[in-house]
Amino acid sequence: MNKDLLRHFVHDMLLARAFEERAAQEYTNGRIRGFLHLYPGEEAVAVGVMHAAEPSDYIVSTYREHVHALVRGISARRIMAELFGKKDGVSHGMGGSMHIFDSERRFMGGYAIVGETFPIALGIGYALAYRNLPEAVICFFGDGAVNQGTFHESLNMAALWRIPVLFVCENNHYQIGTEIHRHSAVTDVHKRACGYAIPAAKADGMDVLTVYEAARQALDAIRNEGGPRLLELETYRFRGHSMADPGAYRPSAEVQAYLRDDPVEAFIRAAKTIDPTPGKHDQSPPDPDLPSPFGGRAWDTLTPAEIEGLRAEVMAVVDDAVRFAEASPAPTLDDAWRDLHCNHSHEVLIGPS
Ligand SMILES: Cc1ncc(C[n+]2csc(CCOP(=O)(O)OP(=O)(O)O)c2C)c(N)n1
Ligand SMILES: [Mg+2]
Repeated sequence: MNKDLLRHFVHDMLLARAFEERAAQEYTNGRIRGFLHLYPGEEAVAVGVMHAAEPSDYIVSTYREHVHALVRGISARRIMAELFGKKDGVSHGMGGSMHIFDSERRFMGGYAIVGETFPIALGIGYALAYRNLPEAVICFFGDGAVNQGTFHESLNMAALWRIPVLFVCENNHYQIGTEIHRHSAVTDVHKRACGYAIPAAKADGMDVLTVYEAARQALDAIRNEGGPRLLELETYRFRGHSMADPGAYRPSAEVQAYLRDDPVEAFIRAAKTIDPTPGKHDQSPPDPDLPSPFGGRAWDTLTPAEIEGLRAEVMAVVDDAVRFAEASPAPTLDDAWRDLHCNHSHEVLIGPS
């Protein structure tokens, strides 16, 4: 892996974590209201998949989408302002945490309804297939969405009509407080795809390079052979389902075990490993404790000072985003009218009889 790409991955993993932890603080401070579903623990999924996507691909996400949006290149300022419900938010403060939308970056929204992403991704993919375009749609969903009718209807149509959608399951094993073996008869989500003859794979969603490679392979297959693919990424959320959920239903030993495998810190440890390629760096052996995809792989490295520099850089980005969000005005009633797609002149649609 070349150094620029490595730096980019580490930067995005760190930014994802810092942004979400700061959002939690701002929620506690009362500056973010409503629902707030955070992503710590799942960073490798968004960072790996987004880096595998082309800028021309379309993204459809869930209510746990801030990090998808950040890695897609939407500024931290505009996402934080949206969380604050402010006018300079990416959805002009009209959507909030669950409805980040940026058509310029082909980020076609976060959606609050479980299973809502499937038919939306299918519709965008249908338009691409109809026009014979090379782009794909990436459709994120949770393990808790696979028993919705929309999952089955959309997979069937995607396979039947050869629609270019990569369905990406963020399998964090929980649908709010219900563990997967209590909500699904088949707990290997990727196996569901065989009912619709969709090629599917499962990968370690705690390891950003594994995710990146699995997503690239799936997207290459979509572009070269056509039709949909499904990728199940096993991951874990470190926090409760939302800020309203203390997550007390999970055994603390389970949470602690996953915290020890923190995907951000594991990747940073790997990024600091001395490159084993002879002549490139000091000849220290690679860290034997590193997760398998990193161990022994020839790649460039970052120095501890470079990592610390990136940590400081993302903290500054997040501080700046909060200042920007605070300073942004609240949307007005006129703004609310302007964003409606009908009735721009405030006329009464159903008048008195
Ligand atoms: C159709 C529908 N039913 C119920 C809900 C309430 N709800 C919100 S999130 C959620 C759990 C979804 O879990 P999962 O798909 O695994 O995603 P995760 O939160 O784990 O990322 C539920 C049941 C909803 N938003 N939409
Ligand atoms: Mg889940």
